[in-house]
Amino acid sequence: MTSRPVIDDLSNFWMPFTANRQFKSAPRLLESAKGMYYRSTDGRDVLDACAGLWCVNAGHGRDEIVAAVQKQAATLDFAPTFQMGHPLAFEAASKVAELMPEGLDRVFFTNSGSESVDTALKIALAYHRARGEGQRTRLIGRERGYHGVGFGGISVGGIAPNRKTFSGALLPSIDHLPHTHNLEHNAFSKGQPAWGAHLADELERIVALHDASTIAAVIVEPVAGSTGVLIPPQGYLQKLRDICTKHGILLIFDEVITGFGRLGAATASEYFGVKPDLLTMAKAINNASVPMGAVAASRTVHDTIVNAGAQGAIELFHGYTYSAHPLAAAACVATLDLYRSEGLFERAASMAPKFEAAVHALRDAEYVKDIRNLGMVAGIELEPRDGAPGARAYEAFVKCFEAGVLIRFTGDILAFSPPLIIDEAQIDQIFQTVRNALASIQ
Ligand code: PXG
Ligand code: PLP
Repeated sequence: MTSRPVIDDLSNFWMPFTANRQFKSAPRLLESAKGMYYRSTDGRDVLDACAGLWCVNAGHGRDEIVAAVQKQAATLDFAPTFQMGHPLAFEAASKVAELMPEGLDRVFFTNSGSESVDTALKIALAYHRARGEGQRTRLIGRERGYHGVGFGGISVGGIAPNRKTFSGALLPSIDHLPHTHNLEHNAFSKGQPAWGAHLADELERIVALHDASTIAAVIVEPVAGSTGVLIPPQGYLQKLRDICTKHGILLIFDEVITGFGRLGAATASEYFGVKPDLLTMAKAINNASVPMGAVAASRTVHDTIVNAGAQGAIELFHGYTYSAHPLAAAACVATLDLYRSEGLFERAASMAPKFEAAVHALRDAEYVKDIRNLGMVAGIELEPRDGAPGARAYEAFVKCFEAGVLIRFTGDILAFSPPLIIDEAQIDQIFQTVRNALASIQ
């Protein structure tokens, strides 16, 4: 007897960010997961080199989280958080706040990174309006930035294909910083590249063009993940912080990937020693076990908005039916306890040098054009095949999956962000598999 469902029709599920026709002609299906491994429907163990989608930081199927979600489902399945509350929502917010940079301890819950981004952008506008500077509506993103798929997120985002189809309907009053990727200067950097801090000065040019009085916020990923792992040059983020402070512009760090241990600290903000005014998160906030995201706001931002409202009036007209959903909140509390009890952020920090050495050992592998890394995240950029950009990375990804390792790819870049419970032998297995895959494709 098999527990496997028979799937004879793949046509109804319109898959996200997927080449649907290609996938459905040769599907790859996962049916269960435990620890570092998925199990595929054809009965193979597949080592997870990307924590699902950069989100399962404690590894799969963790008993403590499963138990918390099961118990919560049987106790309080849903409770509204509009003019009502439930204790776990407040407990989850307190636990998240404990991990945030000092002073960023007011937590607004969402259900995804995309919602967190749109929430943070709206909070930025509300903050300036509450201070009597409602003309500050311009939002500054960065080329190659990924901030999810809401209209706000794709407007400040800088991934061309994500914007093109919708270009006539993006938010007005947006500008973009240049990205920091430059192989002439930074190829094969280990950790933060030395070159490129001056690119933050482009913000001064943008401020001069539009005038600071029109600009609400700057949003960047401290480490750009989705676009193919771009590590910030040394000093770059501090410069952005200083320029924002000088001009009264809010700085938003989008930590949907970097939050909760990916760099070996609770946040990238803590890792880099640079504090934003708003910090977006999702994914590993509850080990991706139930959809959840959040925005941490500084007390200044929060108090300015909340104290501007009349007593008895709603201060911020924003929220989701599922903000602080009981199951997500229960998973969040259990996950953050687990990160602490297992010291997983410290484990990530101590494993990072091994991970760095293992990925950079692929420097001489076939087609490798660049390797970059920080904490427990790494990217390998390949030479694109002539006339077929992306094909090489896709084929490497398929080969790796067939050989029992799940990686991510974007364009011709391979991305790695394993669960933080990974051991040294599993790190070696990942990169040996990638080496073999690259040797077996054209
Ligand atoms: N901001 C950042 C920085 C992200 O990385 C989002 C916002 C949106 O989150 P949601 O939960 O709405 O997807 C993300 C998500 C990949 C990949 O492998 C990256 C993400 C999502 C799916 C795939 O490139 N990042
Ligand atoms: N659309 C309709 C018709 C709704 O009634 C609601 C919420 O009540 C929404 C969208 C928003 O849904 P959510 O709060 O889950 O984001």
